Amino acid sequence: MTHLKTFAVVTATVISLPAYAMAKNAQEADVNKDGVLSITEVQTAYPDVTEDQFLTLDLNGDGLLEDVEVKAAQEAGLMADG
Ligand SMILES: [Ca+2]
Ligand SMILES: [Ca+2]
Repeated sequence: MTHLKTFAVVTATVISLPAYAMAKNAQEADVNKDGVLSITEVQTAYPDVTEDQFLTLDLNGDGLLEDVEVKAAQEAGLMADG
């Protein structure tokens, strides 16, 4: 049950972050406005991001990039604004 507890903590951390933390360009990349970026949305806005990179950026492995993951990507220089 240890990993379930860890998952709950990670989930709570993600949910507690404000939705507006996602950078402006990343919000524009969110075509369907569900607050997360699919690989299609990422590659449409940032064609240089490969599938391998996307999988690396998807820290919680849910197949979508939420704002914290987008921020990490931008800090790594993969989805730079502007
Ligand atoms: Ca989306
Ligand atoms: Ca994710």
